[in-house]
Amino acid sequence: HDTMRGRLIVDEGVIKMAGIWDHVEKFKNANRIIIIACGTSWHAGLIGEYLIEEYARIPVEVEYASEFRYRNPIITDKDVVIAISQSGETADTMAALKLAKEKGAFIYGICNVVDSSIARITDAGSYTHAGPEIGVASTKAFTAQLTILTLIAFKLGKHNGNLGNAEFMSLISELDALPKKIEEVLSTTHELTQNIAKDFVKATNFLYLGRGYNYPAALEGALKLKEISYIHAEGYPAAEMKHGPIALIDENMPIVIIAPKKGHYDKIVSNVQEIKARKGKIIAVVNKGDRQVSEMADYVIEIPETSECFSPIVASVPLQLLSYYIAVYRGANVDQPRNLAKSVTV
Ligand code: F1P
Repeated sequence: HDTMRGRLIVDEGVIKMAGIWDHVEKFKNANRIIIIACGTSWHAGLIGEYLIEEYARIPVEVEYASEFRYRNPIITDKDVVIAISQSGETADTMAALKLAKEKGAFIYGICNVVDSSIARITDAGSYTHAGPEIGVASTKAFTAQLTILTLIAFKLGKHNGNLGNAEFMSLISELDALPKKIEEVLSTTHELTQNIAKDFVKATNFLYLGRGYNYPAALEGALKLKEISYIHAEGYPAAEMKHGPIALIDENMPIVIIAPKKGHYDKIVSNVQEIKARKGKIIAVVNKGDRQVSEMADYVIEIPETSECFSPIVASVPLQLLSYYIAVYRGANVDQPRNLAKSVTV
């Protein structure tokens, strides 16, 4: 029953993937790619849009499956649909896919669970093989989904000539170096996030801000906190701050700002200045050796430098840890958050 053929394999630190290779023409000739998902997987999809549009120049739309299935979307046999799901059983995603399939779209799946319902309805796809997600909240599946979307974007870009061979090779070798960087982040930010968490056990609100690729990473940071600690949190593009959320900032508002060097850094510096002027509590995720943002921040979390497109993969790790420790200190059950199910099957 299992129609997905590809898999993400990390073999001695080197990332390999099959799956997209056999269907590259389908993607190349597509009118557009529609990414369908829910929750964390939807955030991965948003980063997928940034990646595919930047590196392959193919138009992408990202839709919540829970909306797509109930509206009357335009979808044809010239569209390629990428469905992302950790569990492979999410009812909304499944219903949206059935709709797309009826209209003749080609369905590519990115799933963690082998032979799941979503895997079976796909025409092709890649398994994330991120291991069992024991907790309800998706964590390692998210970074694995991002890795597959990155590979898809690079492969399509190389194939349709938007990404030259030299740049492709250099990006792939940087991708291969990511597992080591993740290990480094895990070991250097554990204690730090634990200490930061202690100061925010009683927080009632959090804002997460990022630009470019790190805007969806900010959304995901906020969702993780909501899901497991029950603190109200909102993610926003940092550039949107002045259009509303800035009104919320005072000395009681913790703001997590993702500010790597290669992601619109100067603009982020001015966002941080605006937050500082309003006395917001700044938790900054920056690259090692950062000065400008770090000097203004109340808490600094350092991550290794990467090309901008890889930064959400690395930045997500300390954000997940921060949510985890805040939830633990609040006495919440991080594996079984109230009201949430591992697979939302209704
Ligand atoms: C989607 C999702 C998860 C979330 C929770 C509820 O699941 O929204 O992102 O953490 O588990 O379901 P999936 O389709 O990726 O399995």
